[in-house]
Amino acid sequence: MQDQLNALKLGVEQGVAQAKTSADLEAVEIRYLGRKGELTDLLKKLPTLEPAERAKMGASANELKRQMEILIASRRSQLDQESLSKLSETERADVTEPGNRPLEGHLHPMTKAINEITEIFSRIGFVRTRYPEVDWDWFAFEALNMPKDHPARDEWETFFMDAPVSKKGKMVLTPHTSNAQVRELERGEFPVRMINIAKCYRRQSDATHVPMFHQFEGLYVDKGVSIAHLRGVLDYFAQEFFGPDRKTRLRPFHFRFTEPSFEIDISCGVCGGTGVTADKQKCRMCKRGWLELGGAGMVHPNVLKAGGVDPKKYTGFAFGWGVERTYSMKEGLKIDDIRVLYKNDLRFNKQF
Ligand code: FA5
Repeated sequence: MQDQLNALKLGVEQGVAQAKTSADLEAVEIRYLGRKGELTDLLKKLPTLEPAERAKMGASANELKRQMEILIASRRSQLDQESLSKLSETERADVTEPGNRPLEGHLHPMTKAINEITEIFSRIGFVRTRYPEVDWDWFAFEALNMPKDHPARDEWETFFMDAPVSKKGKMVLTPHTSNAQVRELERGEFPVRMINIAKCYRRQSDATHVPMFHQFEGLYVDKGVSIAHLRGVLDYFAQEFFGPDRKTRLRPFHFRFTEPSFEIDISCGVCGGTGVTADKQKCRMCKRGWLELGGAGMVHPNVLKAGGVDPKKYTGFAFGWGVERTYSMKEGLKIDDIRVLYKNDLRFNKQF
């Protein structure tokens, strides 16, 4: 057996010396030390030897295995070094070559709009609040002076949750941000200067409606608040957000939760307030040059009462505008179908 071990030693030494690549070296390793390798085979025969011979041969076979491993490892690192130094001769890095720009993302235009709206109102002391976007019927309708089965509720085209009914009624996906009004009043801290920006849901989809959209709801309640304050705040916002050239108007309207109530319109940015586009088509975005952005009015005494506020002491105004529609009226933007905001089309989103 000693002769066989000597022959194996010679074979490995020659094989390692002749190996030119790491693949050659691996072949040598497998041939001698692999699971079915020649040394492994020899080791399997040890149990058949006499005990004294077995101990002697076992020791020299293990010693040979150790030497083979060292030999192969040192040749491997030598080959690795060689191939690395060859690489630096054949390949060069051109440090002047322009790099590949990593793909850069940015905030969605609606997130940017929400941040801008928050910032504009914060400058006049309105604090951004967050209230549930899945809320009780009580906060979404009933506390807002809209009793059950009132026809006005049909306009909100609400999604109802398949959830147990409580004392506060059914659960709904908030169809407007006005659910925040009574929740905010219940806090009992005056003056109330809230700007609530949240998602709203309605069964609607066309050029000016999406089933999931955002509204921003302003609420200002204190002693002696009047319509003059409401007008001042709305004009301030319109000028900050759209610029001094855009016009706003108040149109008498009816909401159950404000009295008097108005709709706020702004002159259309797509057709320049004319109702007709440059190619003499009827503007798809607006009605005769004006676009409705939202509603507003003086908070109804019943709403103040529902929030635990004495309407003889306090008065207030509220307004609720759609973020998508407000944003699509920005100077220079000609978005004639707001559904494009939620198509996840990068060709559109990248422009912002
Ligand atoms: C309301 O939702 C009232 N809560 C607003 C209000 C608040 C009035 C406080 C008085 C006091 P209205 O249903 O008109 O009102 O919706 C307000 C605005 O939300 C609309 O003018 C529009 O800008 C936006 N909006 C409504 N539905 C959609 C929709 N499906 N997609 C996109 N924007 C919408």
